Amino acid sequence: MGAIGKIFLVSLIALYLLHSVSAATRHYQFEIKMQNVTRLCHTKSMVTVNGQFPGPRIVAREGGAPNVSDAYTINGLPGPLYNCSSKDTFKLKVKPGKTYLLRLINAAVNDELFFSIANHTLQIIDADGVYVKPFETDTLIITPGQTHNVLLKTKPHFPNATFYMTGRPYVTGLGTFDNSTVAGILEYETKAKQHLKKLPLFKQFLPALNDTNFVTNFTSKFRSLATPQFPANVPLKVDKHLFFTFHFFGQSKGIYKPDFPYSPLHWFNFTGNPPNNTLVSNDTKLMVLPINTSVELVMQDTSIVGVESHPLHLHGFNFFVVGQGFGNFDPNKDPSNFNLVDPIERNTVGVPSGGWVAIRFLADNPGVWFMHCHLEVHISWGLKMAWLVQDGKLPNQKLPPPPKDLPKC
Ligand SMILES: *[C@@H]1O[C@H](CO)[C@@H](O)[C@H](O)[C@H]1NC(C)=O
Ligand SMILES: *[C@@H]1O[C@H](CO)[C@@H](O)[C@H](O)[C@H]1NC(C)=O
Ligand SMILES: *[C@@H]1O[C@H](CO)[C@@H](O)[C@H](O)[C@H]1NC(C)=O
Ligand SMILES: *[C@@H]1O[C@H](CO)[C@@H](O)[C@H](O)[C@H]1NC(C)=O
Ligand SMILES: *[C@@H]1O[C@H](CO)[C@@H](O)[C@H](O)[C@H]1NC(C)=O
Ligand SMILES: *[C@@H]1O[C@H](CO)[C@@H](O)[C@H](O)[C@H]1NC(C)=O
Ligand SMILES: *[C@@H]1O[C@H](CO)[C@@H](O)[C@H](O)[C@H]1NC(C)=O
Ligand SMILES: *[C@@H]1O[C@H](CO)[C@@H](O)[C@H](O)[C@H]1NC(C)=O
Ligand SMILES: *[C@@H]1O[C@H](CO)[C@@H](O)[C@H](O)[C@H]1NC(C)=O
Ligand SMILES: *[C@@H]1O[C@H](CO)[C@@H](O)[C@H](O)[C@H]1NC(C)=O
Ligand SMILES: *[C@@H]1O[C@H](CO)[C@@H](O)[C@H](O)[C@H]1NC(C)=O
Ligand SMILES: *[C@@H]1O[C@H](CO)[C@@H](O)[C@H](O)[C@H]1NC(C)=O
Ligand SMILES: [Cu+2]
Repeated sequence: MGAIGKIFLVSLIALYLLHSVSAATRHYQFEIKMQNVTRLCHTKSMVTVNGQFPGPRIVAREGGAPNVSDAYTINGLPGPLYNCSSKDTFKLKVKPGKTYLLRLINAAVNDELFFSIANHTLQIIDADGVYVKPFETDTLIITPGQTHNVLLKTKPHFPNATFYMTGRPYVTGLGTFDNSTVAGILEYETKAKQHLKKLPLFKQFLPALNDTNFVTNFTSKFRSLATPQFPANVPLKVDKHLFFTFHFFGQSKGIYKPDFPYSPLHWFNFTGNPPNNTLVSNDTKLMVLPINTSVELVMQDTSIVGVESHPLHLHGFNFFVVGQGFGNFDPNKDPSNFNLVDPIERNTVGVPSGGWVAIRFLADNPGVWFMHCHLEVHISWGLKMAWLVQDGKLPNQKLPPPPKDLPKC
């Protein structure tokens, strides 16, 4: 293994090079202050950590309603495809004949992103911190909240060229979005006195901004390792079958009630023409589960406000993605195709645009757990709910009591 790189893909995408990994406790001191930072031809006063933007391993972000971004960045740097930004280009310097581990994180809050390195294939070995059966790809897609560990094998000899690393969004919704491309540069180190700037720079064409076929093909390649050492403990018996549709509710206020609907109150052709009155309501219901309930949840995208891909994130648990498809989920036919042998285990999954995804998990972690779309703006539109997993009998199945001074609503 040559080295480990961390790539943060952020909207205004983010790579930190770590030269060693260890499990030791680390202590950091962060000095947070406003500082003038120049990006994309403008100087702005921004929150910096230890004088850096982005800071050392944490990203500070200010609140406010999201606008369409001006740029995507790789580790805070927009790169040469944006105005005034050539000097703000992330460069990954590598040696020939080595294998690098890149840790990719999509920290862009509102964009699923394609990413590739020209003339190089990436071997995907992990998703959301869980090993997968390794596979190779030229281009990957990563949704907000997902992480991928990938291996980059460099060319055996100095290639006498440099290579673009590029990222841009995958978009299925109807709204306006930032359709720009961020680029960094992969540079090979050489002893010869080369002028790297004069070398040819190769570029790879990323999939079309709406290339759902690519996304489907790519996501269908993920499989758990499912070995004795790294087993796929898919719940085989299901205690609760749930069916949620995905559309937007308003914001909720008030006290939670333990009666979140098991399935939609109003059925219609979810991916056909939406009804005139979609009968959505605001509510504060929780889905209550006794501890250790095994849950199968089918999430169905709907055509209300247009079909759209939603990266769904569950707190508190990993889940197995046992099936997915387009159109309406068919409870009679689709379950027979579920993969219960080596499905991918992760915590954020894209609900396909105009389709459905089926997950299974064992609710063995007591507490109240948030589940939401990882497109930040969709959270504010209501794509969120919570599970309440009850305490069990064993000591390690109980939550500690709340602190005495916890405010009550
Ligand atoms: C940032 O720039 C503004 C305008 O040029 C200036 O007034 C201010 O003092 C600068 N702030 C810092 C911390 O340098
Ligand atoms: C969003 O855009 C509007 C109009 O361009 C601007 O007035 C507002 O300040 C922007 N908000 C943020 C948080 O950048
Ligand atoms: C970039 O610069 C060009 C040429 O000056 C200008 O036409 C274009 O509007 C600029 N783009 C942005 C996003 O500022
Ligand atoms: C990069 O790929 C292009 C086309 O895919 C090819 O023409 C070119 O020779 C490659 N360059 C290097 C240095 O591998
Ligand atoms: C590398 O490429 C440069 C520019 O294309 C060329 O001038 C140089 O001779 C090449 N060097 C080798 C070793 O091929
Ligand atoms: C991005 O959007 C602009 C304005 O909507 C359009 O002119 C441009 O062609 C688009 N670029 C791409 C790569 O789709
Ligand atoms: C993708 O976008 C292109 C150009 O905007 C359009 O022609 C095409 O029909 C779209 N494809 C899908 C599957 O929506
Ligand atoms: C899926 O990807 C593989 C290579 O990664 C490619 O050979 C195949 O044509 C793709 N299939 C579709 C339907 O795009
Ligand atoms: C939900 O609540 C929001 C804010 O209170 C309100 O604007 C919206 O109209 C409500 N939606 C429905 C369907 O009741
Ligand atoms: C649902 O709508 C889709 C798209 O309009 C259509 O193809 C399909 O036949 C409809 N399904 C049913 C059961 O009506
Ligand atoms: C929905 O509204 C349209 C236009 O107002 C009307 O023509 C149609 O009959 C309505 N559909 C239903 C199911 O009410
Ligand atoms: C939880 O459920 C699993 C599978 O159904 C079972 O093997 C295990 O014994 C249960 N654990 C407890 C603490 O109930
Ligand atoms: Cu969403």
